[in-house]
Amino acid sequence: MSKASPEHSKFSRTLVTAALPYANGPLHLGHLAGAYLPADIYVRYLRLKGEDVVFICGSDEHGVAVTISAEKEHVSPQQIVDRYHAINKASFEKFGMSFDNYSRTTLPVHHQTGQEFFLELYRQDILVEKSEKQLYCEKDRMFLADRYVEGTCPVCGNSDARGDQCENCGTWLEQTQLINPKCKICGTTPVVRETKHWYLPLGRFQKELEDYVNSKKWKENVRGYVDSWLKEGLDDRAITRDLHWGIPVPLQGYENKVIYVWFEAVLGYISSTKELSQKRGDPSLWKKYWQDEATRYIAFIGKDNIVFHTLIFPAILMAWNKGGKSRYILPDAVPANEFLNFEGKKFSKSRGWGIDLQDFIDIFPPDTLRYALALNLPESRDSDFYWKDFQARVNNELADTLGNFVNRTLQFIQRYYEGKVPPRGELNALDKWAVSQMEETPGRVAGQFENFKFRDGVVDAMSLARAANKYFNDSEPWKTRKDNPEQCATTVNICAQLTRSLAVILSPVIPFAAEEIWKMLRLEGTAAQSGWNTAAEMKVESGTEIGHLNILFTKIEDSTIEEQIKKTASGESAEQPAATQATAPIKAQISIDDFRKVDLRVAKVINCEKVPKSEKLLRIEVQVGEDKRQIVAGISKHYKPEDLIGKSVIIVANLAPAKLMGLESNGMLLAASTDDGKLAVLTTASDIDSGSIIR
Ligand code: B3M
Ligand code: ZN
Repeated sequence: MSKASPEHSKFSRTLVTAALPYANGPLHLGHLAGAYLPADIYVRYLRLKGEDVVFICGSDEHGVAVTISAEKEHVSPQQIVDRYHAINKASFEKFGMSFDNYSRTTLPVHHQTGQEFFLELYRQDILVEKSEKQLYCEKDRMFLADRYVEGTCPVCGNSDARGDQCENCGTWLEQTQLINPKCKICGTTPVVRETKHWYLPLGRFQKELEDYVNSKKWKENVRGYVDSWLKEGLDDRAITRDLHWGIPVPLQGYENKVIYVWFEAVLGYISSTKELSQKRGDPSLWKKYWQDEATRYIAFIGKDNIVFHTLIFPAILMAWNKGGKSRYILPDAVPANEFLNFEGKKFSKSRGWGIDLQDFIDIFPPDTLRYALALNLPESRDSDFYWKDFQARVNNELADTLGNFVNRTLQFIQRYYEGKVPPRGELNALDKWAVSQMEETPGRVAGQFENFKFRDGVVDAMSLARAANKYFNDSEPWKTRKDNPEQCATTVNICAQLTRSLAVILSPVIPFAAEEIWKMLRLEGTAAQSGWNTAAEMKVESGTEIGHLNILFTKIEDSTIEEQIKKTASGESAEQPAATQATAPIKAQISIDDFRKVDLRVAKVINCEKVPKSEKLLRIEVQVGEDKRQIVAGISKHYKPEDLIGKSVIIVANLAPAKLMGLESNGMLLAASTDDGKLAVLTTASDIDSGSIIR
């Protein structure tokens, strides 16, 4: 039915990966439209075709994206990634992402894989050690790796370019190329200092990469970026960093450095597949997907990740393959999407522009979002999410077209045929037309999906629902029921066939509704297991007794959408009400004795001042019963010294002393904080003596 392309037929299985999102914040709609939804539609489609496919993803938990979030919140990077790994994994599940495995790059299996690749390239003498100039902040006393420095992109002029990449034009930068660089932590201009690093000499792979890229038929937008980078010529790139968070560089003299996050994150796909193999009790399963030429590898990503997946990752794999130990396959396609904007502007976490996935699916069913996004994927150029457009898609297409057809068909069966699908008689011209639509649509949709044209595929699939409604209307079963019962039964039977067929071909896009239809039709198994090709066949047997009827899609009221538009305009979607804020996972249980180890006391703030030259720190003098002590706390963004003086706060009195900017801190002030950076210091509800014990 669908014409499998010749390249396609030489493969016997498919490996699909979706970019590993940084576990430093919640996912938003832009992420979904860029990579995740198309990947999921594709995988669900392949599974329906009965193909051997594995779908791999996980959290990218290293890199400066994470350490910066941790510093902002005064928590450890581990706490940040634990929280957002849990949040993102859960919202992906609710959204219907059907990953076979969702891993984490902080797992031992990944650290081993990262180090193994690094050492293999080192052993082969591919890596080059160099001492080069890097930006160093004298105030924060550190090298400004990656996102720790921002400046103007020398290529496109974007003023928010980061030290390793300009997200606007996708250019992979060396930090010293940035115009007017600034330290992200303190805002000052960094100086240039020498430091030693290991480099990946990409120039050595230029020819091989060109041959590789030329052998593929990639999407035009992807090819455009790749060609321009290749034309410019590839340089050596540092693959180690002066950081503490990440995979340690497994070489002497590099104890304080880690492997560059992008060098190892792409290898996270391999580690995640290894983890899946372990879970499935077949430890070498991953090799079948990564080291067998009969596997086709498709890497779904957003446009800012193109260089890493089309050049860097292939170069790393090519380098490994030279060692003769084993051979990895390279991506066959990298169907990267452009950006999705939100109501005409770029999504921005810091400016509160956009809506997070977790908030969205708290309000609207996941299928509504999947459907609206699918029709609006930025497949060849940037696209926009508009609330009004979302509402129109849900109301006019999901509710009025698909939902209405399914509902009127099933109601008719319930009302006039005692809930049993009536038998077909001879087909008239109109019946034959409807059946031909059913026979032809799945093949057309398949062709679109296989060419990564998900928008067109979904439009085609939905056109079957339109045809079905037209067929119902033109056949007028409410009339033929009285004057031509045999014809009426035929119409209704064909409508039941169309209903099933719609459930199959739409199930990659709206999987929850598809299963709902399946249940209402009381069909065996699930829509997901039905088999793509069966969508073209009349599989519903007459006499099938249908189940309880539910409304598939409810319309979205104007007032509901107006509320969202208002929230968007006021940037409120960033400041979620407490009730909808995802709760960080609760830590492992402790005993009462564990708790009693912590000596919590009431302390009265008797003096407080800003620590000079620090953006965050306050020096606080407190009275604890007879004692006076000094505590240094990173809360000056939230409180002025005079706000705290005189307050009764809660401190951990038996915490080992620590030094912060040269000042001794004896104890810790308790404060509550939220993911979006709010903070409140704990105080007592009524006056009580300082030194009182909290128990
Ligand atoms: N974490 C960047 C991003 O979330 C990065 C992708 C890694 S894919 C190996 O856009
Ligand atoms: Zn740029």
